[in-house]
Amino acid sequence: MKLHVAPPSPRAFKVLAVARHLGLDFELCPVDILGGAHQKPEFAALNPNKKMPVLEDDGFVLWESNAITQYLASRKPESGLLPNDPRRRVDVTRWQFWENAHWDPACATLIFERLLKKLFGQGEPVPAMEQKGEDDIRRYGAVANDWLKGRKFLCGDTLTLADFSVGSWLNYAQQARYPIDEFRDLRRWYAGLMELPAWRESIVTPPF
Ligand SMILES: N[C@@H](CCC(=O)N[C@@H](CS)C(=O)NCC(=O)O)C(=O)O
Repeated sequence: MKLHVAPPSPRAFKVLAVARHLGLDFELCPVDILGGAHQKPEFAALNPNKKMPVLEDDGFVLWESNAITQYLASRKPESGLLPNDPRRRVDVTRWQFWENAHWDPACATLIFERLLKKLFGQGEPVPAMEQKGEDDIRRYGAVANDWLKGRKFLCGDTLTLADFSVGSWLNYAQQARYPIDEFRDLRRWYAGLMELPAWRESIVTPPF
């Protein structure tokens, strides 16, 4: 199994951390986004969106990070990362949809404005965009924070894919200056994720 990833990205992180947590064998194929590797025809043949991450497994090709995590989890159903019970399973799916629709764009806005623009030589942060990122992180962070009160993990007492998807973005909370100081339950939950060996192993020092 091959994982085409740019490891500093939270969307790559969740895939790598899940694969490592499950103890799956895989080949890490680095995608040099800065060098434009994702624009090349051979990469576009894997993902017409020209975006990473992409999984390749014995002729099967899959893109979209949350779908990839579900495929990985299906290899080890006993892990409980994607429960079989329909209601518990859709709870995980719900948080992965939430992450894709709300949390990813909110966090990605601040990561882009405050960290990536410099790296890509795209000028200074735009204050209105920083404000939008901060407002969205406050709005959606409050939802996750309130939800986590009295819960160990997003979907209850056990670790699931939801934690990997939502938590991956908090790896940049300090560097991108997310306004989350007041969100104690969110920070407590993330501190717990940081205890996972696969989590720590998958955090890379980004080039900024
Ligand atoms: N919804 C997709 C988003 C993938 C995505 O936006 N990947 C970014 C890197 S974090 C990318 O490859 N960007 C290159 C580009 O858009 O040109 C997922 O979760 O897999």
